[in-house]
Amino acid sequence: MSTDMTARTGEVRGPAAEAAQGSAATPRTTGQQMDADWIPFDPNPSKPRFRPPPGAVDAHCHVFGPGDVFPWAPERKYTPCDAPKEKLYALRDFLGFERNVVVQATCHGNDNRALVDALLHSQGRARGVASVARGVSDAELRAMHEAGVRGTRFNFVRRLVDFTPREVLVEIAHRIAPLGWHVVVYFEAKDLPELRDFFTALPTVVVVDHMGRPDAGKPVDGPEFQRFVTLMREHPNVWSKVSCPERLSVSGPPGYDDVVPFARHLVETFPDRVLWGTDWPHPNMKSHMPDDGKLVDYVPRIAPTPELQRALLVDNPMRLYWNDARPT
Ligand code: 0GY
Repeated sequence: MSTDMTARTGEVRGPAAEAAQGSAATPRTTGQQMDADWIPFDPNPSKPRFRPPPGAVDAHCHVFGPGDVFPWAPERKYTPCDAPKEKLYALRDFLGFERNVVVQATCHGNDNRALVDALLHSQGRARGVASVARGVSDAELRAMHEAGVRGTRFNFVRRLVDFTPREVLVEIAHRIAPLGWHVVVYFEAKDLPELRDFFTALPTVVVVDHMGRPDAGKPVDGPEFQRFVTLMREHPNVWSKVSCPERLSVSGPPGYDDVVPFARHLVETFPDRVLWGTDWPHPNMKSHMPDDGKLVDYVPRIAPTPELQRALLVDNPMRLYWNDARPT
């Protein structure tokens, strides 16, 4: 295996690639041993052909640990490899992005220390989405806001989290709304009918992860995906991440062709309410580990014009996550 992030394209190895690799090419875990079937992120992604526009934001990615510094949550459903901030920020540079939105991963539960540490070491180039518990204090919320947190995530995917009563989530939503934060929701498409009323009653912007996880084997104009499109059409506070073709695709890599029409439909229908992210380090991928460079090359297929690309990668995430930032 190559030890160089740029080796596939034969380019000169740069400082970012070295930082990304550290001293070991293969991702490892320093806390409790990662799950036996865990597939680590690709340490050697290809250089994308597509160049993101200046100021592009990777608006969905995570940090894991390192586990011996930021321990995994006891209630977690998986134990990953370490995926620390240094590797994330080196990947950002390598792929041609300027900023990240780091989303709290369920393996850290409501302990947001790894996330906050990543934000504090980003020179203002990362903002975050935390996971907060009912007992969170105003001081803790303010400290997270200072660090760059701008949202909280409610997860309804049963393989990832235990059930949290709706009234607890509503209470949390009303605590974070005055800070100008939004709610990120993650759920499976089949659960939308049951969750819809809860989502539409939330007092904030609601960002849906991965297009509400449509079944890519079903048609874009079929009832299941159109239910999600209708939700967005009827509720201008609902946004969608058009990310994670690698999770949704039945046809598979490298093109994830079957997911393209779903994402492109949302990008073209709601150009000012879509976000995109790599989902690095790609937790719980069982079929394969995506090449992050190829994922970036997917962007112009779902956002075919420079205007759509700029909205998706720059204007929308800047409006949602850096709306307090002064122009540079
Ligand atoms: C994702 C998807 C997954 C995991 C998590 O927080 C998480 O553990 O989000 C998944 O397993 O589908 O967005 O990273």
